[in-house]
Amino acid sequence: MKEPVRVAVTGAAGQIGYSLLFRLASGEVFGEDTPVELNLVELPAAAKVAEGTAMELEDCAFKTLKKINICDTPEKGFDGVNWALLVGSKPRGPGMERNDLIRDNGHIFVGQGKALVRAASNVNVVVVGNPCNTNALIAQHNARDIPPTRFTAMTMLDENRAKFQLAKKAGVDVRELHNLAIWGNHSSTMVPDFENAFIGSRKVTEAIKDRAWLEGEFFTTVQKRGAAIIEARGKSSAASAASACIDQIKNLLKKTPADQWFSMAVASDGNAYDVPPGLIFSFPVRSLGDGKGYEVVKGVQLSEFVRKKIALTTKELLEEREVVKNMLMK
Ligand code: NAX
Repeated sequence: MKEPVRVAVTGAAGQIGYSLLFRLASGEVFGEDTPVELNLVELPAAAKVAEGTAMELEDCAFKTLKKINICDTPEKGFDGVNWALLVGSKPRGPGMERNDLIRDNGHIFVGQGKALVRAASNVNVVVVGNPCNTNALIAQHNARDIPPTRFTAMTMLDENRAKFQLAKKAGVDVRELHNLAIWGNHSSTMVPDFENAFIGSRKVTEAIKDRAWLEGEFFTTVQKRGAAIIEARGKSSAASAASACIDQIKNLLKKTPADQWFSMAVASDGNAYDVPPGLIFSFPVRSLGDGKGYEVVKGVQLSEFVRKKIALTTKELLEEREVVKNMLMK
């Protein structure tokens, strides 16, 4: 057996946590020969629910699950971890403005960013809790000793949603879809870039000639899918979000082929696509396959249509950054 991988999941007693933890423990992600230690990080009020989840994890008798710790502070939760999956955050309450939510959740990520000093030096941080791009920005600014490149926010769910819609329209298997980049914010301004995506060896725009559908219904379906799921289920996406998080971790653990990419929100270096430096922005990226290194794919050709959409999502992220500017350490 290899050295154990230590994984912290915040919001462990929540909906996403309930789907995510079992897959992390099962050997599916880190391999059948890698023991997994899980830190279930929760608010003290939800610790009992986390205990119930821990009991169920034990009852699965996963051969790879070595240890479960219930942690009621981020300091305990992040101690020595290799992966910190920041899922927990506060849902939007009735009558609450988006900016209030951003500020309220921001404080959580200030504290968690500081607590990440306790993590292993090679920690990878994946932020799922919304607004995930800006929460990742706050955590990254408050975690002084961790390289900014270790902070990512999840847009894999948006990529998966977009791929499935395109596959359905084209009448092909979803596995044929690749190079579907999500640009920008994980919000209703995100840009699902069908123009650079492929179905097998054909461009999506060659396989699907209905440009009005691509620019209209496809775009809005992907951008508003989260809201549609809340409307139908009465609860937000959970299993699909957990599955996307698993996909992102797997993507970081294996080398991406040179002609492919996947979507992940990472700190902009300011040198590509007119995205200001520092913003946590979803780009097409390639993993180097060592579990931590990746590169933003440069030189992707963007049409006027996509450029305009990217400008809108960039503007939104700049506005969010302005709302939380007091939480960002210089
Ligand atoms: P739930 O409300 O079911 O669970 C959230 C859990 O987080 C609760 O158990 C709560 O006690 C815990 N929590 C709150 N503050 C915490 C803190 N400071 N430390 C530790 N735990 C804390 O939400 P769930 O459905 O699991 O969603 C979690 C987050 O994911 C939400 O912010 C949601 O908006 C976001 N999502 C992000 C997605 C993405 O693609 N990036 C998609 C799905 C989801 O909407």
